Amino acid sequence: MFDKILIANRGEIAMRVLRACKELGIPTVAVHSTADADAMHVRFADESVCIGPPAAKDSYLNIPSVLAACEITGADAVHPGYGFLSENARFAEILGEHNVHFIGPKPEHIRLMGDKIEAKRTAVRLGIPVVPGSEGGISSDEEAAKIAREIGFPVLVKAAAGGGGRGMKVVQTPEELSNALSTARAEAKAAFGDDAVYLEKYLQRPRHIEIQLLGDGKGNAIHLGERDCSLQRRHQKVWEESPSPALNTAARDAIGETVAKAMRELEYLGVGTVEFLYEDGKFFFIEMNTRIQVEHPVTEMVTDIDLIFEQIRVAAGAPLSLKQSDVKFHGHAIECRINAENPVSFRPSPGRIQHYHAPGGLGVRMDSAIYQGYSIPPYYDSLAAKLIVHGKTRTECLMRLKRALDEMVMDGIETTLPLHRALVREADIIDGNYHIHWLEQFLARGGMES
Ligand code: MV4
Repeated sequence: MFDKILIANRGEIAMRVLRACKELGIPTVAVHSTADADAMHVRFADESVCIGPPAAKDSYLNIPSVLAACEITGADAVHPGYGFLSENARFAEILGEHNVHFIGPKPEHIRLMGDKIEAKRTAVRLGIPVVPGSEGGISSDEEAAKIAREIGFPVLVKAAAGGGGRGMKVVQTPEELSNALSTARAEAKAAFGDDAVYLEKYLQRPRHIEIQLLGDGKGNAIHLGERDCSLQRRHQKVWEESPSPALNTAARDAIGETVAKAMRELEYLGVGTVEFLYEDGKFFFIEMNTRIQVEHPVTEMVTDIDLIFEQIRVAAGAPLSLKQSDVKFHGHAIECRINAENPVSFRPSPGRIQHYHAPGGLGVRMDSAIYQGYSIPPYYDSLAAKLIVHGKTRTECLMRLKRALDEMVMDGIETTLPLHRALVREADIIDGNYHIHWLEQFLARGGMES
């Protein structure tokens, strides 16, 4: 096992990793920017190192600074959390070159999945169902027109270096195609320095369902079921749940086994998530994330598996401690992301939390790094807390969620709490009857004002 783990992150995920390390008896190092000197993760770690000024590019994204912090403290492993350096293949390699373990996948797999064209090609090779579209990148307008004719309009132009919704263009008619391609290429070149694009059939009203995976890098891999993350606004997830209200056991087992088998073949190491669009009873691969995700607690609550603990174990070279048949799903879990944002405009609302009361009781979990009197800095994402609620059934989970949301107090800043209190009372949400555009449509029809 590792002697000392450096956590190259901040906020609730830094706290989540710190807690796992404490339970494992592994000493911890926090790194922080000057804006985070008072942050909870700094107080809870055994040691801390200031790695730079507030801007993330000068601190949490600064590889030489993080590496220097490892050297100074003698940390022999780095947990990157999510965001920041978590999917930077070069960072993982550099750590390796300095005999520091990266708690995450092999660099080659991070790189492979970072290129969305290569990721999709790999999915096809491994027998994972993908969205119909171009086999690789698009090299001419003629080629694009031919493929679009075959799959039918509307189509979607996506950037190879994109992902998470960046660099996409919906094309409704053949006439718009050529323009969409050149715009998408120019935008991709400017944003990512790579103008490769590919084409897919545009699915109109799918759900976003993702499968959680865990592999030991030696050919053992299991799936931990799905999360339904369809409730999003501008590609920011708002509410995630497991199991998906849209799936039954047979469908879950089938897609789960398909992706687990693919990960065995890849000899995938660590946790990963394969994202699908799900429409008319069929799954279509879109992307794979090679990091722990914000919404991982939803899976932890329904499987009783500590994903951070498992990440650390396999990164240290241990074989998987679980077989697929050891994974049992029980009950239902929902996560609400409480952001420091106006609940209607979603404008960030950093500032001091004057009054704070965290909800409690049976089945209620709060993952956060805030406290009364804490000032949420303006430099990073606006996630203030994750409320995760578990129940034996979805109905019980919703009852507890409504109660927990009503108990929570977070005053002094604007938060998305009012949005969640409204969602938990909406008939479509109660019925599990929603898709990837539901939330934007709800907001557009004034769901929050009425
Ligand atoms: C799509 C799609 C429809 N058809 N691909 C957006 C984020 C990126 N991960 C993939 N995305 C989409 N890809 C095809 N072929 C619609 C979306 C999409 C979306 C996906 C998941 C959750 C919310 C979304 C909101 C808008 C568009």
